[in-house]
Amino acid sequence: MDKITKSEFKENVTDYLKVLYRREVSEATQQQLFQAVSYAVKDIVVDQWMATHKAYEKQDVKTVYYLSMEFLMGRALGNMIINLSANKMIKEAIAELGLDLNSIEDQEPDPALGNGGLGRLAACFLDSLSTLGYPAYGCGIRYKYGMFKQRIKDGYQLEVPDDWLKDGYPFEIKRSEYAVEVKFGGYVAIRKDANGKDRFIQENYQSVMAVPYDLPIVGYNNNIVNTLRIWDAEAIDTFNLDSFDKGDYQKAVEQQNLARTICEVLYPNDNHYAGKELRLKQQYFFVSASVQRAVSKYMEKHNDIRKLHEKVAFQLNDTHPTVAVAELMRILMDCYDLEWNEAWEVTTKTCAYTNHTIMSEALEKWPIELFSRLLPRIYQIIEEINRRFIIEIQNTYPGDYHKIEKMAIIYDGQVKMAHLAIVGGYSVNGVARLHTEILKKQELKDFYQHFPTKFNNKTNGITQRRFLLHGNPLLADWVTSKIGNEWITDLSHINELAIYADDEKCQKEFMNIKYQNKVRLAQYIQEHNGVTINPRSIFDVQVKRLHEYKRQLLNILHVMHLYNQLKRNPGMEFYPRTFIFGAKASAGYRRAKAIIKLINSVANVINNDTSIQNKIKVVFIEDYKVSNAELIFSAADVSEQISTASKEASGTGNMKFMLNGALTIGTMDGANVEIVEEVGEENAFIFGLSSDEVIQFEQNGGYNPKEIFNIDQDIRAVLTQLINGFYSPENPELFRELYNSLLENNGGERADQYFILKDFRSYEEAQKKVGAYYQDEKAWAKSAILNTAKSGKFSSDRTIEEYATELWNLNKVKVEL
Ligand code: 26W
Repeated sequence: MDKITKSEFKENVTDYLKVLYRREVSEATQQQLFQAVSYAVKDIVVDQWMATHKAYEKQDVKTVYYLSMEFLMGRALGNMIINLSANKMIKEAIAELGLDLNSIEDQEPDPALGNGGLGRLAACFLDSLSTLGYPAYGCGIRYKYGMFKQRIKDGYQLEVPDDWLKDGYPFEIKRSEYAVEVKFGGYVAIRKDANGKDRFIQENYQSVMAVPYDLPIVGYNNNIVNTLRIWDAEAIDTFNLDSFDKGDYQKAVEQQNLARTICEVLYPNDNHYAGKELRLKQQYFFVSASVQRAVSKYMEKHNDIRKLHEKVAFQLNDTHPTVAVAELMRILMDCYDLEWNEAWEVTTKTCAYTNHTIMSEALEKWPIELFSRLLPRIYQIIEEINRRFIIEIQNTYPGDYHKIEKMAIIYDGQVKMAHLAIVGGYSVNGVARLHTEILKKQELKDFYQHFPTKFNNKTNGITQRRFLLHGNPLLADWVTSKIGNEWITDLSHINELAIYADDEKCQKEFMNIKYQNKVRLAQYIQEHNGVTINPRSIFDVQVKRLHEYKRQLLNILHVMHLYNQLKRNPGMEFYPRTFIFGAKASAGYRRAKAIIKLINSVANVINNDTSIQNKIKVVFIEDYKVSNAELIFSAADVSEQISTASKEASGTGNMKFMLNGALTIGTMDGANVEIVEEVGEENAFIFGLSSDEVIQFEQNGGYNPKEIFNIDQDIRAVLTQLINGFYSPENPELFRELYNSLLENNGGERADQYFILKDFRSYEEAQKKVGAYYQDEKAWAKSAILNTAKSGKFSSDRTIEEYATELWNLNKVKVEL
């Protein structure tokens, strides 16, 4: 294949403008330019995409199917360009056309088909799979509306629909030829076939066509392009007269409605299970389509379905796609005639499960009534899996009925998806060392005892290509100038920076880059928030989903305390600080929304109080998302990772900050433990209860926050400001609920269940150390450089290498053009 030249590329851009919009470059809108440039880039990508798939076919490779309800991809154009080997040529061509790449990139909608950590992890994994050359499909849902856009009005969050497809998405390709039918409802009839064998047939069902759209996932400089396949639903029967004739009018309309609703919107819940029927439909819809297609593709080249696991692995991203276990059983038995035991053998060698949370309110448990009505055949199969598993438990632990209560897949009127995922797969992994240990010792103890060899850890990672190379070009260039560019595809090399940590010239260069990134973020904040911030102040940042366990409330209560101190003692030694927040709250999560309002109310008072001479500023960045995240991480001095110990499975934002040279203030939770292990405790600020201590308290019914409230007058002063109208004169009761959550038991919920008051003083101590340390410029610069230098472990390339070799058994592929 001939490589495309610069002048051909330029011609392609102008041709696309003409064909799509009848415009010349000089007349085109920014959106039209984005589309035309994207199509021209896609031209290059598609050649590699086809070559990759030819190579996969020829080598008959094993493929992983990463099944996930969420893929938080972020913008593709800029990322694709830096990954392509034609990168330099494309950038020159765009400049020669007189265009500005940044403003073209800004035209792309930020595809937000995910909520937070779990969805972004899936996106980083796809980037790593392509870059390492492992055959993979991401399989998900083509939501018409992704994560909502957040608007802040009068300090409150408003949710605005994210119509990301409205101008058309240039990188997707509709693959109607791979459409498959997915059936819901009806009943299962048992009929004998010609050989006298029982056949299970779903009758009187409703169905939809699942139609895949493929998005290219471009590897770094290696000609490999994997596929993110997202499924859309279309009605099976176009509304035809036939239906009227047969009296099926009602059914035809219902089927149309089903198709319309399934892919309409992403559930904006993070770590909270709501038991919505439509969500179960979404799950079965994309899982059934993906598994059906994977099996058909396998059978196109192979004749023995019993060896499926030699060529296919299904990785279940949390319990959301766990119906895959039963769906695969169904296909193997009902479509390929395997006996139960044969089908079970194949299934349990093909499926593997990743757990992403120990928050009990996130556990997916479906009522039997709903499940069996919606998926009658699948329910039958799960009943049989459960029946056999219970016998196994009874035989292993005779007389111990508690085991059944704790471990059964169906119990107490509910189908427990985590139990199905554990029983039906060959692997159960947590996402950071501490998290996996907690799973083994606490949450999944009985399962660990029963299946010890299934359990393993895969500490999360992030892609340095998006979060350093693309997001922080100044630092990326500096790193390359010091140690060469191998870090781009092997982040372990970044450790070579450590020798520069003590070098004063390097320290100045490093901090100057940080300063320029802070100016860039300050401009963004000025434009988007109308708040002026001082780029010389410490940028102290907490960006992540809003959740009580992540303790944004601890952060803002501490800000309130600092403000009280400054007011009382204006001459107090204090280095200027900008507290930056960014977070979306799930639309129905009242307390989370109250915390957003509180942050904005505090910002409003403090930012307008001239008496403190701009020593503290508080900024809430509206609509935190992948595209502005890149600006935020690169500009941070301090990374807030302050979850209640034991609650954050891993965290991945913590890694993005570290890579960009921010120092962590955090608890010993999730991957923070491993971050501190790599960088050294002297280069981070650790505080708070340990996970063992938290678990101890929880097992003893919590602690009494009123004792702290009664003896600590600073804390009392801050809490009192929640209910005396200090930050909400228009409604002094506004923050009563937050106040109560810290001090009063509420039903089954303990007062201050996330140990905010308990950790407050230790957090304050750590924050004081931050302020003091920052003033020692050399010490800070050294620690900042060391954070970047010691981040090698946290590349998703390392994580994927572990999944690929230890769990999936994949081989790397090379593609020559
Ligand atoms: C059923 C509702 C629901 C929705 C999303 C339950 C659970 C989730 C996710 C598991 C929440 C999530 O994103 N978890 C995060 O996963 C990241 C990637 O492993 C981890 O780094 C975070 O610690 C974890 O909170």
